[in-house]
Amino acid sequence: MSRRFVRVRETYASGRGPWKISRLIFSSIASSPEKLSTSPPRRRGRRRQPECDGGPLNEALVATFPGGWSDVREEIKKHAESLGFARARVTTPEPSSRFEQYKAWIEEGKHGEMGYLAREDRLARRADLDLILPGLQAVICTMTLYWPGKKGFPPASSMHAAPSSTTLGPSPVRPGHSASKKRGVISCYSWGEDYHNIITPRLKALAEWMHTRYGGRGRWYVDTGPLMERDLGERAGLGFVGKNTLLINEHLGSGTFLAELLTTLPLPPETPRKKSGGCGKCRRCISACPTQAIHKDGYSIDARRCISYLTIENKGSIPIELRPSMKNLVYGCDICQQVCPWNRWSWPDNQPKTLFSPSAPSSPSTPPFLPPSASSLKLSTPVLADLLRALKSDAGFMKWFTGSPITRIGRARMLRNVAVAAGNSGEGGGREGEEGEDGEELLAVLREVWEEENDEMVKEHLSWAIQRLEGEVESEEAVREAER
Ligand code: B12
Ligand code: SF4
Ligand code: SF4
Repeated sequence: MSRRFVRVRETYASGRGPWKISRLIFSSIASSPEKLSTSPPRRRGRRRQPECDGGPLNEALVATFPGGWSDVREEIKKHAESLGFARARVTTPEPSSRFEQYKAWIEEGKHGEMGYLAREDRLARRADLDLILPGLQAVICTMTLYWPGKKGFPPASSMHAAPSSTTLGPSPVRPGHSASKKRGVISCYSWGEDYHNIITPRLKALAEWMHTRYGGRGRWYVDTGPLMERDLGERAGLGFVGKNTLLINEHLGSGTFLAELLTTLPLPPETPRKKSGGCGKCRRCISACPTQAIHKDGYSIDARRCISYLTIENKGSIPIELRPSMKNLVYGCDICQQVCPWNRWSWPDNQPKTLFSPSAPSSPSTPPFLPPSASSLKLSTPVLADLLRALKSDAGFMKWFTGSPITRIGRARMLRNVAVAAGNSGEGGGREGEEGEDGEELLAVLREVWEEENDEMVKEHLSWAIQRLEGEVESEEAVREAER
């Protein structure tokens, strides 16, 4: 097998007219499918997506199947499931029919600081997937379930972020339950191991297996690619895009990660759903969103208002007017999924392919609803005072979150988020007998952390929290005083 770099010329049609670039790609020439090259070495300063090259198509093998490439597609889907994907379906390489909506969204600035979404070269790739993988014939869209199901959420007493009156789904807080002021809430997709570390090897294994067998080339993406993943998934028949903008599978709900394998194998596309309207008249996600990030008619998000953006993507200060609505959500947000009726039926009790349980993050066969342990609560509903103390140092941050996708945002952003939750902890009804104590303890820790913190942006959030709690503690003291 010989390997070489090849210079390719690409022409992009962008708003400013066509322009050309040339770049080096690593190409592997394999004399037989067995001699396969994958994942060429990364070049410094430039992130390359994995590529897999199995050489010429193995038409002789395909001819042995009565249904030809359709049978091959079914075999590939089965193999994908055996690797742990909950679903895999195939669509055409055409761009999303909603590309114009995407561009309008960018022009309105709704992507906030996520500049990569607006980059011209990435827009060009979104509009023409052939630029990502020349000769592309099909896209294999996969779904991996992470939703822990009703029994997978920590006890209601440890959470107070979810709305109660609108809750239908596997909400951690049900009407009538008290809630803790002491804890923060982390989105359930991050309770386990970083999903990139789990899904990427699976996609790579799928690509290697199928390109070794049938030849052709492949390239895969887990979240990071310039693809309109939900639209491709919808077209492949994985589900429908709901008003909360997420791709909802009729059996699995929306608590799934999407990931794609682009291939030059001529796999026939599957029949897409004829209509997307699975929401009917429901508007629960729109009403439940604490920051009104979802458009009043649904199907579009203003990322700048979304708590997921504010706590994860946003590198700077969190707008003061939005902080109180964030309650105790310290990383991501599940609310528009918790209230969705489609997630009510998506208990993964019979889904051995679920990956993400707080107690056993990466075992595909572990039931997802293990009783939460002390260590799992640290990753799902951490005690704010303990986390604040840990976040005084990078070492403390890494110790708490090693292996979790949360390490991607770094200590400062996480401390900023936890400060906001601490500032909000005076609200929302605490557990009986704990009023006042929580606030006083948190106040002391916040002051201690403020003293030692050097990052001005983080200090401002700590000050905000201190001021808010000072008011709260003072008013609680006044009430107690009045009662004496
Ligand atoms: C940027 C981004 C974000 C941003 C913006 C979210 C958004 N909705 O766009 C922020 C940071 C806020 C975010 C948050 C989350 N994200 Co995100 N995110 C992305 C990313 C990287 C790009 C999304 C994008 O292109 N947005 C562009 C704008 C234009 O999209 P939009 O406003 O939703 O509009 C689209 C649709 O609604 C549709 N549409 C428009 N009009 C109409 C009309 C009708 C009738 C219909 C049917 C559809 C429709 O077309 C538009 C263009 O696609 C994708 C991965 C990817 N490459 O696709 C993951 C992705 C969408 N995120 C994902 C997840 C899990 C989340 C969170 C749940 C994480 C969390 N728990 O905190 C939240 C959910 C928030 C929400 N309700 O969307 C998953 C969703 C999986 C799924 N089953 O759908 C994805 C696919 C990542 C992945 N690989 O798994 N995310
Ligand atoms: S993730 Fe939370 S903040 Fe974002 S749209 Fe959904 S409910 Fe609103
Ligand atoms: S909560 Fe209702 S409106 Fe929102 S996505 Fe689910 S079904 Fe659709």
